[in-house]
Amino acid sequence: VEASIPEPQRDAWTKHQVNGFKNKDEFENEMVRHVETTLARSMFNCDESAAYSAASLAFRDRLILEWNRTQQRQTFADSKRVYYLSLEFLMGRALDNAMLNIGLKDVAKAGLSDLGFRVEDIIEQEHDAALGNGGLGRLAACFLDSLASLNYPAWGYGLRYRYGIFKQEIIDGYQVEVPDYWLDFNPWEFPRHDVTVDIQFYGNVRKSQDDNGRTTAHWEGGEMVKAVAYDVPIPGYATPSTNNLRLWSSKAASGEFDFQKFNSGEYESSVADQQRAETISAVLYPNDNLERGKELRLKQQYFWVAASLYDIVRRFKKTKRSWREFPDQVAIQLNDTHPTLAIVELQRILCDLEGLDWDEAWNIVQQTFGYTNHTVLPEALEKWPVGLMQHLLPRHLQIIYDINLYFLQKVERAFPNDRDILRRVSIIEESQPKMVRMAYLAIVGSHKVNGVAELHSDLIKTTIFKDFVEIFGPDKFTNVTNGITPRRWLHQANPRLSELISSKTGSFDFLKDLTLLNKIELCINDKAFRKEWAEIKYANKVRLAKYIKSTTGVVVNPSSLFDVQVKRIHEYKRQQMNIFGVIHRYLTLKALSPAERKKQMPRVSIFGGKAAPGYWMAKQIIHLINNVGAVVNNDPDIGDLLKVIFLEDYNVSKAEMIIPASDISEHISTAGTEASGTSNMKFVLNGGLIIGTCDGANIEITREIGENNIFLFGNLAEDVEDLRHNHTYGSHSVDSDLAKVFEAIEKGTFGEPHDFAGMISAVRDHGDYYLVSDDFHSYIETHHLVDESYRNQDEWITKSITSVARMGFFSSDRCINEYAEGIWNIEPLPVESKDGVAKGE
Ligand code: GLG
Repeated sequence: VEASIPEPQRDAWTKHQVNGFKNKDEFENEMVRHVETTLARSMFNCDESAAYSAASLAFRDRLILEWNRTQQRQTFADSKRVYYLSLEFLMGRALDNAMLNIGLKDVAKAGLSDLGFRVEDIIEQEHDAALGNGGLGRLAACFLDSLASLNYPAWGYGLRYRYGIFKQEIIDGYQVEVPDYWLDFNPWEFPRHDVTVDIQFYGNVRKSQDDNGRTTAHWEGGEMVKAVAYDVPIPGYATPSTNNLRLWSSKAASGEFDFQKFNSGEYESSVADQQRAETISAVLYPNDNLERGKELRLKQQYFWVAASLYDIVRRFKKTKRSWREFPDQVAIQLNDTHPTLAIVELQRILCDLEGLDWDEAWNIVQQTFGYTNHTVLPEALEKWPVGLMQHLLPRHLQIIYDINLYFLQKVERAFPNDRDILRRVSIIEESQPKMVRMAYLAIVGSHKVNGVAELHSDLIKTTIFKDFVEIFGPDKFTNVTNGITPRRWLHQANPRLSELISSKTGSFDFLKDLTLLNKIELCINDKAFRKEWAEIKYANKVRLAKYIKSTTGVVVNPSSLFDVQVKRIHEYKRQQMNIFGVIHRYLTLKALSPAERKKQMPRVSIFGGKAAPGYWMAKQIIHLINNVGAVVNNDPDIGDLLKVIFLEDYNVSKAEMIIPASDISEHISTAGTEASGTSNMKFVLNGGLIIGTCDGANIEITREIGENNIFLFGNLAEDVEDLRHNHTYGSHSVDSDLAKVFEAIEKGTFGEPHDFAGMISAVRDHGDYYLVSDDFHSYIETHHLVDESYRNQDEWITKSITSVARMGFFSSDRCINEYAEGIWNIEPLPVESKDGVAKGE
């Protein structure tokens, strides 16, 4: 308020209000201005990289103006906001998305062309913002797009890692990790050096008592680190709403102590302090579905959570409302358990700093938070040693103990005759060492807990959180099936398909209401439409084939059936089963006569994905895929009948090219292990069919598109436990076809057999936890059906069009609306556009 310009001078401001470019001429003007002044270059040294920078700055200027207006609008409206706390935001590239969401890509294309550039080449210059591992991080990015597009008042909060997920190189068939330093020039972020928060670590707790006998805890001593805000504007599609993603970066807190050290000549140690502080936000942990309990990770979590809550509370306090109204103004969603300390931190702020009673504070906390669970895999469930927590966050550990005490007292009253339940549900696991169970803390501190697909939400209720359903009742647990943004995953990734759909549905409205896709089912017999549909897929395959040639040197025939599995490498996702299947196909082809061979359906098996650097088995899988490729791709008996490709460094921008080029994609996790999966939705939305298990969102995709349009196989989730039990205690013999595959590997057909002994023995000797052998026969048979089905191109295209038409449900817009209504209780804020017409609902 103090900084606002007095009334008499405001006319000057209004007169000079900046509006950003609106047409080609103004865009070119902005481009040239940025090249010449911001970048200090000229038409004599403007390469594609400089043109990318200038174009981004021009779009950024526009975004930030709308961003300012959106923030003002939300502040004036004084409406409830949602804060999405996620340790990962896998954003990918921003420029193309900004052009399309603002609706000025054509303008930019024409302007760039006048200035001597192709828009596609300029877009390609951008380095992916890769602040995430896989589905969880990409989901957060899709949610931001939907929140802005639907005009919800929403902020994302995350960490500004200096290094995102590593870059993957394949050298001699092995994965090699290279650091991803991506911040050299990032036009999409605004450092807010004036928005900082001091974050405390370590130290100890002193308790004091006032005259009324009320005790207060004081967290004292320890270390301070400074959090600096970096803001990233998030444009909505076809709306001026532009939301904010605030990422925190760590810096040494400048204090007397450092200064003294420096002055007294202890340069080195004062620099060491600085580096230690900066380490907190230095690097993204590269594990997907695995928690390793490292101290620095816990430091990251608290640093980010404390800075975000300070910011949220500061904003709330400006409204001068009473604390009771906090949950009417603020909803906080916990993306997995990573931000669970936010529950404890808010309780600490309310009790220790604001002086509220425990119960009053706890009520506010519970009403504020919602928790999303993304996995049932035991190795991914977060637990922290009590000793580590005590050391790093002594006051928080006390609060956790109190939360647990009151919770267990409540459970004891409700279940007086059940002693064991207390042990089972305690937030503190009585193990050696004792552990804090973060998922339990998240459940106890939230008003809603959701899974990410129907099967998954059922599974958490009947397995890992069963006791909590008994305690809190079933209404606390709900399902919100994941979704994807059709802006990036259809319009941006597959512009020709988007254009074709708009020509048949009459507009691009389907990008805002994806259920409108159902209109294209009416065109199912339209010959020209079907032809164009097939041509688009073929063109996308040609583009991918060119990319494969340029990056791997292997020539693939775009008329072959393209079979794609791209996702993080994980045993539960079963890339090993896929490559065993490929080997089986190879052996079968080799055994055929040349005449018989000619009758087979040519196939290209395409893999991509990163292995966590410490995940040895995942790295073996990558190695085997590459070795199989080296043999098969050079076997003159095989030719075009089978090619095996591993695409290096799978990421968001590569997904945008690969997904539209797929005929069939693989979503083949052991039933009950993949919470949802989201690439399954992306593939189908782009006209690819899928082969999959009855797992995650595959089940709902089947329900929507019809079981004739999907290739399902394998054992069901309900049978997995028994099958595993039999592996361990019954007789377990490996499927006979799979045994032949193992034999070939062990003979050295694909290089040194010893390199793959672990993969084989996991199936043959160590209980086959992921049921590769149990599902192998059904998997192979189903791939035969895929081949047969693909022969009938007419039928295949019918399946493809029908599936796309029925994918409306999987928009992240539907998903966000469900969160808004069922969990956050927030409403969109309608936008008055210049002509006075309200845009958006
Ligand atoms: C998880 C799950 C995926 C899920 C994604 C988003 O493994 O099945 O689709 O979150 O909810 N860790 C993940 O990537």
